[in-house]
Amino acid sequence: MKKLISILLIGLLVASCQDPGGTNFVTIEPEDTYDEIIKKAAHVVPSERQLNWQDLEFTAFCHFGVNTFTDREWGTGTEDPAVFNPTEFDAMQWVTTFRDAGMKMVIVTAKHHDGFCLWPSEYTSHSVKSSPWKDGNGDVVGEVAEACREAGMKFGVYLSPWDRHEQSYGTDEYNDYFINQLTELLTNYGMVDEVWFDGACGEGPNGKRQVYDWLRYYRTIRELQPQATIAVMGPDVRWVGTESGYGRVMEWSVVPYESTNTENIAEVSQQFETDGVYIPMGDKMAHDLGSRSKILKARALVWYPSEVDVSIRPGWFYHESQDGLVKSPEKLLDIWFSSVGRNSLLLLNVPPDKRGLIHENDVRALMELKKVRDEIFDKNLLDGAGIKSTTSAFGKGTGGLLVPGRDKYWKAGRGKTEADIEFNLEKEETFDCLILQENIELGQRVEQFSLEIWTGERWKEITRSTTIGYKRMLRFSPQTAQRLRLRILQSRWDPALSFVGLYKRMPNLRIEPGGGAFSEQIEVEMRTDVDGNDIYYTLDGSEPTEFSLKYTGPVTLDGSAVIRAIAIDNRGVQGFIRQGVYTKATFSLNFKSPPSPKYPGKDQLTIVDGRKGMMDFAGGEWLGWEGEDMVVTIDYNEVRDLEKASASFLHDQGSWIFHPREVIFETSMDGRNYRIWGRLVNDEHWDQSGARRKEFAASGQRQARYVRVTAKSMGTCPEGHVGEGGKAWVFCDEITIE
Ligand code: FUL
Repeated sequence: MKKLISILLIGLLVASCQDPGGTNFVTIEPEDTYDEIIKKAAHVVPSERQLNWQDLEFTAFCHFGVNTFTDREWGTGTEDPAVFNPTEFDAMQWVTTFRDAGMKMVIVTAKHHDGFCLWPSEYTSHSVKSSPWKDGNGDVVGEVAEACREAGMKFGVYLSPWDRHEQSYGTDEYNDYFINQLTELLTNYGMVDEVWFDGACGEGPNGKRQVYDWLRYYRTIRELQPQATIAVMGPDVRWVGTESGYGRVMEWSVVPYESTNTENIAEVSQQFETDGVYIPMGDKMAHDLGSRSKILKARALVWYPSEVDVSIRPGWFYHESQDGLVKSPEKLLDIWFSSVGRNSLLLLNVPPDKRGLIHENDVRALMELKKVRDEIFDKNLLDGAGIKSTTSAFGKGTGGLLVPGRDKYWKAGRGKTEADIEFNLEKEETFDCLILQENIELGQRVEQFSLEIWTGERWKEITRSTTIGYKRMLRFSPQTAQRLRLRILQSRWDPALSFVGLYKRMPNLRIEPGGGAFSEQIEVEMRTDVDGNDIYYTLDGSEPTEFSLKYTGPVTLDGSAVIRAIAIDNRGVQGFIRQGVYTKATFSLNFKSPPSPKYPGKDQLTIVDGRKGMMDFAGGEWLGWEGEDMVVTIDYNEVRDLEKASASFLHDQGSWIFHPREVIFETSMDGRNYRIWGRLVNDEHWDQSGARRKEFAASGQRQARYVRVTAKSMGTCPEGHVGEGGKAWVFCDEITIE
């Protein structure tokens, strides 16, 4: 009860930090009818600062500090400032890279959990002024702010409330210290457009936890920089609930006010250090935050839009060992579609390196992402189309639909919550991507819509979804048609669309089989998504171009090869490179039972391909067995001298994945009689939070033709686990035999 009262209180206080006038906040009265609540929800609108923030779409996060030099993710607070010494620091290089990549704001970690300040704060010596960098006269925050101003970029600061260095942490005095630092940042560096407060929090240097005076922090920001949005422990911007880069398919910006509660946000935020981004599972990404069933139960509603934060590398800070793990342009594009394209803003972290520069690999990935986005969105295929709608409000006809921006928009007639908008293209076109935008200045209203094409005989639905909001992008397999119909099937109030776009993405290509071991010969086929695309490939692992071998039919391999291939469409746009590794096997693999079809890896050889998976178990590097043991036998077809075997397993109990109870390595000369090589019992309790990998290994000289690896599953989720009694998973990404 005490907790409930405090949640309500904090909720109301946070609400008082929403804009006056209450346009982005509305209370639900006990006497409100169903229809009145829906109407109220449809009229909650973003504040001006939220609107300006949402228009940025794509912004940059820079984690930089002592961790950059100590190779850590979370500093301890005891770091010697002497470690901070970037040799070629160039804020302009950061900012122009981000600007050229299409990003609109840069948020820099002025202070991370280790307490080290990237500006020469008056209130502590634990800052750049005690470092050798520029003889203690440097100011990272100042240089980034200045570079942003020069490059026409917005500027934001991340200031970690959790401070593992500051001695006053855990006392009231710390709130003063924090306000002083905030005040410095908000008065000495010109315009600040976003203040980013983290939910992560632990103990301070004296073992105490801090009671944060959030309202005082918010009021200071509102007073000093009223245009700045406060994210994500704050009233303006909501953390989407995952650091994977993937937002919700159904994303409402109007949610019950309880969502702004800082205790709840802290509860689901990162609580322990990991070597990669934190990916909370389960209901932190509950798919529905704001549908009718949710808002009907609310006491008040707020405009509280979602921000997706993700790092371009596994970690938030720079680590040299991750130079080869920068997300590919293809992955970044997928993230972009799944964040900006799902009514969220994308805050992509690109950590500067020890030199104080954005690393070449990150720059390359960002520029490639920009290039493919430009290619895809170069031409709206609806331009020039005849458009008619079943309903339009006076002066808000379909003419505004193809004009980007909210000045001109289409709106359904008064009281109409359904509408059909038909597009008649000048000629038949092939497309596979739809962009829709609601005019959110009026609110977020659409609850269900679909897209249909005219086949010549009937309307055929090709995609359907729920929310639109600021921006929604839908991808589907290529369709060819001249007439299309957008159907708004359900809305909370008269729907208003500010933009509709139709596009063809880059050509896609599939290689089949996608790789693997073979004994004599293998036939490889390549298929592209649209007839008429050209395919070019190489067989030696080199980069394919339009001058490489042209694909005309199945390719037969009789030796090991690496096929790399591209498709080029009739616009001359080139798709991402596809690759298949084919190995004339000198060994064969046998699985007692195959992995679950849900997690088969890329193929069975994934388990011996020398590549470890990331903590994302659905990434294709992990093979999963549901409720049963993993038993894999490797047959070398000849007797070999062996020294060591190891296998690595995932533990992610929130997703019902547990380390095996035990792992047994055995060898055999004949495939019938096995000798134990190593038997490793897992002694960790299952109740470990977060995703973690564990390696089990056996060693000692052996001569054998066969190696058998058995991972004993927990079978079912243990007592006390949320899934108690349900099937437990075993996930393995790699077996290595030396
Ligand atoms: C988390 C922090 O603990 C990480 O280090 C990082 O700053 C991320 C954006 O938020 O909660």
